[in-house]
Amino acid sequence: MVQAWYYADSEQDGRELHQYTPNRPVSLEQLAAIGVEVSSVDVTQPDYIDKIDSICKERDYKNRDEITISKEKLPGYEEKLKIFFTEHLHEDEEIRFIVEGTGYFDVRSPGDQWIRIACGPSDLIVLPAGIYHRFTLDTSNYLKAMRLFKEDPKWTPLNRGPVTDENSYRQGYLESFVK
Ligand code: KMT
Ligand code: NI
Repeated sequence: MVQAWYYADSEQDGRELHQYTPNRPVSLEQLAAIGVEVSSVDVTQPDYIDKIDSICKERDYKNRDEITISKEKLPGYEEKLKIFFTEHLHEDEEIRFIVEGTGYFDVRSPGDQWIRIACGPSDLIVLPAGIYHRFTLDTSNYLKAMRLFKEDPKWTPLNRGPVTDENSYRQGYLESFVK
């Protein structure tokens, strides 16, 4: 299961832990309260794909792809990592299932602090439409994930700025989760 904590800003590379001393953990309940759902599908079980299939069916997800994020396997590795680690939102929910390796999803708290979510094999994470987030590998520099999409892959990242602050999906997110 994932671990999460408030991200301590520093000059260090984003792949480092970025924990406060002492660490300031964030619970799964706190994540759920901001609309981030984390669950687990055991990737070591032969039927794990059936479980992913049924989640897709329940939530009406029609498409998926698989991405291996490593220097060797991902064309345009450095450039893509920069895009992933730029704060953005999507107008669709984002579901990611980690098959191999590890990495961090950072999501913005209601108070606009980063919360770092450390993911590894079997973790399934759902980010609601309109939440500001970013992704990075950790120092192991390897992650293989399944990306699930409702329709055609519509993963256009909308980078944070005055325009996204006014985006109707952003406004909808704030109305539903931030009291
Ligand atoms: C995103 O939206 O930043 C991503 O999908 C990151 C790559 S999937 C681990
Ligand atoms: Ni994203």
